[in-house]
Amino acid sequence: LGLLTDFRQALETKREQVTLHYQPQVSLTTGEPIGVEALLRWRHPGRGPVPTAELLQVAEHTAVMQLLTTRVIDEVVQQVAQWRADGLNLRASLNVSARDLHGGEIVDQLARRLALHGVPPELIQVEITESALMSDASRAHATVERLAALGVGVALDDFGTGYSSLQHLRKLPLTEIKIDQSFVGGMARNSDDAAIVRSTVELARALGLRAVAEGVENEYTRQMLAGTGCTLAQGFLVARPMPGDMIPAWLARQA
Ligand code: G
Ligand code: G
Ligand code: MN
Ligand code: NA
Repeated sequence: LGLLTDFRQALETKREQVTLHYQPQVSLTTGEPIGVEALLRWRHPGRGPVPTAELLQVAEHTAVMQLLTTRVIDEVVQQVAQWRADGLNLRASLNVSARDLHGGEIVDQLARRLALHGVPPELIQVEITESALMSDASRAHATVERLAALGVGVALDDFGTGYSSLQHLRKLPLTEIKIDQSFVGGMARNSDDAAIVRSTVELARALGLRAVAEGVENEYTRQMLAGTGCTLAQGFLVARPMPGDMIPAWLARQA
């Protein structure tokens, strides 16, 4: 509970403790960037960096989750506007939780921020997980429909690890599938994982969705991935998450 109190205080009065890092997603065939994923980072004054997964676990069932997501939305849209001002049209993805999908306030928050900064909705994508869709499926689905109507992208994150993945593909207006890193990382050792990645890529193609492999850590995995027809990837092999103001220089080095 101390952690949650400290985090709320960080959001409200010690803003510099909470930052976003951005991890590039690229085409493995052309090297071109297709976007970045925003990932929350909190440096606790006493404990140092707090693992985001740990923070989310305690925040998810509280009102602090909404504060966190509001902050992420504000910062991501502002960052995309800043990149645009610097001549860089880059799509950014942000993660939301079950609570955000249930409440649905994120749609109006995004709409207001996009309008304020003059950012086209296509430059934002919201990442949702199958488990986040589970808690109250009809409310969560309604939020996803409204996000799509706003014109932002919607990615299904951690694909294949949740419940009833294929139902979501049928019912939701998605733009992207993110193939979970457990399958991607497993390809080197396990031919079943490679088969799952290959099938997911084919499925995405048939449905007109982007498929992005997550957690590409080494050259061997990159080559295995090429064999499955998956061309889009994110992972430590490409780049670690980095502060937003480092992204333009990173991109310039790739060109
Ligand atoms: O970046 P890292 O490995 O610490 O992320 C751990 C987990 O936290 C991942 O599942 C990621 O999706 C999630 N995560 C990272 N940033 C955010 C965020 O801003 N909001 C939400 N809801 N989840 C996030
Ligand atoms: O659940 P989600 O896919 O949003 O989680 C993204 C998380 O994965 C982030 O915490 C990010 O730091 C982490 N990540 C990104 N690339 C790699 C990678 O190549 N290997 C591993 N192990 N984690 C990664
Ligand atoms: Mn994600
Ligand atoms: Na994921």
